[in-house]
Amino acid sequence: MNRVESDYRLAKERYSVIGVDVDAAMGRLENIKISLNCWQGDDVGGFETSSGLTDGGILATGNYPGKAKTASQLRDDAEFAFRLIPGKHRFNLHAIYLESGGLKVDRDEIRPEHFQAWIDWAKSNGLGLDFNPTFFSHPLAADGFTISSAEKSKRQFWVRHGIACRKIAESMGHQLGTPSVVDFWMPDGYKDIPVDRLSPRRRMVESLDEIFSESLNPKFELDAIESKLFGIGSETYVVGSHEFCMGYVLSRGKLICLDSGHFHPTETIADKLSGLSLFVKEILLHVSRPVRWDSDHVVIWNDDLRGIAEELVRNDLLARTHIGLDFFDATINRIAAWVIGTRAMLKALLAALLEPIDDLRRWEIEGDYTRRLAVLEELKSMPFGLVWDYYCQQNNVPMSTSWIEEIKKYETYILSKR
Ligand code: RNT
Ligand code: ZN
Repeated sequence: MNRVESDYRLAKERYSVIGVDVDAAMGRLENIKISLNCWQGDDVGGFETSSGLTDGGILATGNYPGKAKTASQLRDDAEFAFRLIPGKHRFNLHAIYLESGGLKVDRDEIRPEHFQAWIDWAKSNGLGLDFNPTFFSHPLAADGFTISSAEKSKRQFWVRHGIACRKIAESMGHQLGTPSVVDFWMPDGYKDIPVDRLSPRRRMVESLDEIFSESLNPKFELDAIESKLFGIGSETYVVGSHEFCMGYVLSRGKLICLDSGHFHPTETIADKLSGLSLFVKEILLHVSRPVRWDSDHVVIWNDDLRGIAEELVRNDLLARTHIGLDFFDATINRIAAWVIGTRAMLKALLAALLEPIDDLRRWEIEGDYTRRLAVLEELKSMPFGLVWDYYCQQNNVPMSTSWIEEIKKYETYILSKR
């Protein structure tokens, strides 16, 4: 027995004293898939002929060397990240990550064939794919409005884009045998005080209805709408507010997407999950880390993340929640960002799976809040790290911090040569 195994035995014993079955927890974690956001790999640039993140109220800061400049580089980088993350997961693409062989293909003309290389890659790596229309970084989005624009032709262009994206996702889901979740996030909004908050919202409803007019097989494709409170340049008013999106998905049977960075700075999304779960079939998460604003910092294992994971596990929501990551930090190694963020998400889930939830629930019902608090507090110093190391070993990925050296090597031999 090696050290990791003997440490694991010890940890298992400690957890069993409080009534937690560690093997069962690890077994459940194996089945949870995280969708890694492609856009961390190149600062939301994409591979259109004229690429780069412009407008849309989001911002990637930093200029760490070695970012992926082509789709095949991005695939190599993602593949490398997946080797350092325990479990089998998913990859989340944006429409601007198409491969058009150098031809200009506008957003309303994209087709499944432009993503076939991604689909083939996902298939050979056993990954599912998710998808996003890109309603930003485009001349027709430069004034901050897309599907809610007052200009009909502009609206129609973006509606065609939305429809094209659903078709692509359907093809992905069909070929990969797992539904592709399409997340509709529209940056539409005003920097300063509008006098008409209603009309853009009415137009957005009409456009969304048009986009969704064809019903697609949920075995292949699912639609989610992502709300937001504010963005850069849309500080005062965002058309797709939380109330708007909630109302839309509830009345149309779509998925709600909650992004942890899209609410008031002290508002967290953990407490929204149970309430929404009673009314929506499925939830999409954009797990992010806002620092003072929707800054999209790399996800870490902080209280917010802990809270999200606990709610998913305690309320048995894992089977109806799609966990996606959403961050883009260009000040650190981009592959490490994926690895840190995904490992943090998995750690938070494992910790939540290692709670003696039935006992905690019983004490709560009995009004024994003293014991509830005391045990929750003690749980924080249980030998979690030993279980995590063992989980990594079982999944043949580097343990502890040893993955960092792998990334450094990749940086020296691959990234620094780009
Ligand atoms: C922006 C939204 C959105 C984007 C991605 C790139 O505030 O969070 O999800 O981050 O589409
Ligand atoms: Zn998001």
